[in-house]
Amino acid sequence: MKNKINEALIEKLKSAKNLVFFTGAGMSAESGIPTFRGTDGIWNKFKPEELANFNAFLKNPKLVWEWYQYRKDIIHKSAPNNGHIAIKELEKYYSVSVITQNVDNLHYRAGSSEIYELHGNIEKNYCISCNKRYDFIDFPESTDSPRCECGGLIRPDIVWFGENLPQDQYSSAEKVIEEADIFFSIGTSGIVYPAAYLALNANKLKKFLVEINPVDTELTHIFDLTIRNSSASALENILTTVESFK
Ligand code: BJW
Ligand code: ZN
Repeated sequence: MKNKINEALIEKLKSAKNLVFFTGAGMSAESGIPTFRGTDGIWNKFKPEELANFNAFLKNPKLVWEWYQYRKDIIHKSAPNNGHIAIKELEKYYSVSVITQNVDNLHYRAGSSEIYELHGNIEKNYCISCNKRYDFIDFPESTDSPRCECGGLIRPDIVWFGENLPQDQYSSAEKVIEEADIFFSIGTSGIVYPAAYLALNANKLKKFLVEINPVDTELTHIFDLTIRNSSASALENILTTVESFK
């Protein structure tokens, strides 16, 4: 779908210096990574209460690990889409910050320089007993749940329900939003907190807010502009427009 981008957004892009992209699972949908909610969402097939909290992990670490290995296999076969690449390309013209709820590393693989990860990273792991890190290591599916050299269980460095977000990432995200000229919220349902507070904060700070999502979300009412398109198409259009006047 090729949509022309809105005049108000073009004017903002002409004067803007700092762009913030707040991204969710829909950002990676066109890379073949399923979203969480909605008709094709993974929570329709797998239960978050059995997989995405610490008690579930303690009860059945092997099941949780199998689920993450399944997710990693999909991610490893995927590649950044034109949306991730457009965000990276916009660094030629703006100071760009990416605040992502995604754990899939696709912004990093697209080459974005400044990324804040609110919900962790699927390639990172740590021991729940001694905190030793085991990053970018695959644990073969055939083994039982991986163990640290101290004997403790190793868990993925992903923020599960009821757990705090990494404070440094969240505070840095708040700071970059203070400096933002345009805040884009892309491919997120906006129902998970405290991440969604960042969009509400941007609104309180009277930033120019743009939502890119094929459908309405819980947060739609706060946006100055909504682009009802997929993230890859919408971001390609934005990049092409910027290239035409920069
Ligand atoms: C497209 C597209 C295309 C499709 N282009 N778009 C305040 C109020 C209410 C509740 C709470 C609150 N504060 C805390 C809570 C509880 C809870 C919470 O928010 N619950 C809600 C669900 C009600 N929050 C927490 O527990 C957080 N921790 C916390 O608050 O700690 C404090 C505390 C301590 C002790 C006790 C209690 C509290 C932690 C949240 C961690 C979230 N973790 C997850 C997954 C982890 C597991 C894993 O990855 O394996 O993170 S949940 C899941 O949701 C994942 C995502 O990052 C997150 C957000 O989802 P996202 O990205 O928005 O995806 P979807 O699927 O929801 O939406 C996709 C969108 O894309 C849709 O809109 C589509 O239309 C769109 N789309 N194709 C553009 N091509
Ligand atoms: Zn250990």
